[in-house]
Amino acid sequence: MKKLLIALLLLTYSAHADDGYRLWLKYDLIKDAARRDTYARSAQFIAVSGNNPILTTAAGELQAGLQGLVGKAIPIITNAGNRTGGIILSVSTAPNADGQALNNEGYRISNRQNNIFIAGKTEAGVLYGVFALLRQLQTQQPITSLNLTSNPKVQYRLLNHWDNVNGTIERGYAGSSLWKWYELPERLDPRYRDYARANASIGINGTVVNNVNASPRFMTGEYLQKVAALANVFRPYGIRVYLSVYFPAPRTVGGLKTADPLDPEVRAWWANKVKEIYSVIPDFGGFLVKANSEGEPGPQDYGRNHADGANMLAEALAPYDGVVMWRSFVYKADPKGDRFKAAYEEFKPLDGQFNKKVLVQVKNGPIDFQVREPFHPLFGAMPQTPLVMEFQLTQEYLGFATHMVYEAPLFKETLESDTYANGKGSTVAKVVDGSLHGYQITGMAGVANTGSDRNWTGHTMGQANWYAFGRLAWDHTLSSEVIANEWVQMTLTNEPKAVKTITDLMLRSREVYASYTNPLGVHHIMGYGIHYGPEPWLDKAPRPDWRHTYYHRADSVGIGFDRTATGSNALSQYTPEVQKQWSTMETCPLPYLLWFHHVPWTKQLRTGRTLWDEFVTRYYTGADSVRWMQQQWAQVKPAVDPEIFEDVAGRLAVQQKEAIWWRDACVLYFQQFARRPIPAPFKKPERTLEEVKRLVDIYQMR
Ligand code: BDP
Repeated sequence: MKKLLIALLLLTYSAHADDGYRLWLKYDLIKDAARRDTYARSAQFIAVSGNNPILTTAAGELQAGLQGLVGKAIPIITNAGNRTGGIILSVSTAPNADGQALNNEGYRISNRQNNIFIAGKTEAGVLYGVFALLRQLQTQQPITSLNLTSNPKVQYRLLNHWDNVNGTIERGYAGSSLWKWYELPERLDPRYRDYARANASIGINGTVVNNVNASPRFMTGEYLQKVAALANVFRPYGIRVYLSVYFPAPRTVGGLKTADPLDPEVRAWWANKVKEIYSVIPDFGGFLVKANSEGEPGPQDYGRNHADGANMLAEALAPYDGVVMWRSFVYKADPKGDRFKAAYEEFKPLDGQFNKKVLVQVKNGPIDFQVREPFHPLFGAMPQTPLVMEFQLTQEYLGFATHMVYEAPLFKETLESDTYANGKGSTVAKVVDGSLHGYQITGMAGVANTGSDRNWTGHTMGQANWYAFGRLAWDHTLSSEVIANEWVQMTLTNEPKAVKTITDLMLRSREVYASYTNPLGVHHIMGYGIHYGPEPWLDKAPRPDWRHTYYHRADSVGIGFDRTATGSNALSQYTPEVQKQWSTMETCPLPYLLWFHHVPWTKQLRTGRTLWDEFVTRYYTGADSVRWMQQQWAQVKPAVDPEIFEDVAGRLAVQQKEAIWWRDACVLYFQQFARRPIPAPFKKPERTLEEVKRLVDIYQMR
């Protein structure tokens, strides 16, 4: 009878189409009965004492997860007594048996006296431990000889939502905002809780709910009530809310004459506002600020600098446990300047002048989330200012929710770059986790790729980028492969061959995308405004640094932006060791070549081809590789849910078509400058440049 029931359950699960809503928290019944029984023997009860909301969440999550995975209802009890064969959750400050200390949110999972112990120094640590144990089961690892201690390497692990009051999302490609402001605070969409669960399961502990191009409304009492309602849902999952700030709010909301950060009335206004915020959100996390950037107002409008603005907010937060994350993404419209250099020039002189509650949030690269960027020169250059790493999960420059790009390799490439700030081994990761300069506070932020689409991220594979960000913010030493492997097993399939095929596909996807869009470090040549598809020919825009010819600088001699001493000398913002790697065409790694050099079309590269031939070869092989991706995906059909399989296959087909669009556009456009043939064995595009150009207009509905 029991067997029949299980078989029925299995059938229901496998026949049920998967819409992707459950993300990596699927908890479907483990198919192998023997494995299921082994797990069940170690999980006969869950013991937890007290009624702390986070511990209650932890126990509930564990119970629900186990119920799905092993198909049994597991009781939650308050005291294990002498019982064995269960899982005991506890907050404990005792050091680990192997001497490894836990930090505030760390956890330890161990087996003792036939029980599994999940301990954390705080309740949140226990919750993270619970998700780690569930991950063991989901990825079919043994759980009888566990000795796992894990501490997050970074303290503030945040998603940044670029969500607007009207429900749109800036650069969002998965539907509209998750937050239904018009229903809040009265109605709480059940999805808010599911959002919190997903984040907690990967260690994310904070969320900035509104766009950095912030609406002043978020500083009104009405909106604070709405935000407070969200905070109440997130709190039991260890997640704090943060708000993006509209800098002149004291004027627009407060009715003051100025928003000058040194004005006493303005300072008093902020102090009161912060007090009001904490009265409704007692664990409010703090502020994120985009100021004097892309038209957003800021302290410079009053003759003050970024530190003046940030410090004012930090002082308002002084009585509370909140911080300021002040963004370094600033650049002025200077036709003679190099946008690359702007943030460093603005912020480097301010090192040491920020209040201790301020973190400066820096994008991974100096321009703007391009397919590939050298690491931002501020990393390593601000020893007295904690720097938050800002990655972009939403695929603004990576093909929206249509192209498959697994971003962990991109994140890792930046994190593992060596700044040489304190000699060899001074990686960006060590800057960010505070170990290099001894930062007291540390953070990592990911611009969210979530939206109201049923599967959260539009492209199912985009879920992996959310997942990878959380895992890396927790532990940047994890490899892209390990993370992909986990995600595939938890989300798509446990069938070993399929796991391997999909993992390989993911690991190669970013290089493939780079090849057919931005090979050899050419950058910022995408569709104007929308940032989709190719538009390298764009030479008219309100600002010089919004024109694409500004970035690629193609002419009859060559292509690329000379940022060495003979050009803009942006390279001088890096340490001498880094400069040395990148300063000559001979030593510069090919993926960064056109970031730093204007290279002659005829230049012989170490691949044995001329620059032109190499450039074209990459476009062609990149586009061909999308066919390979399609073939790989086709192979996993039997192992993946049919609905998800079809969805991804469909998106790959679009990607394939668009890879050829990118290839044809770029090859034909740059050929006008290079005046060289398409090298064999590649065939020249079937359409003309004029024909390809028209596609962008159609796409953008111009
Ligand atoms: C750019 C986006 C723009 C954002 C800006 C930012 O195109 O929509 O507002 O970054 O990060 O990538 O502030």
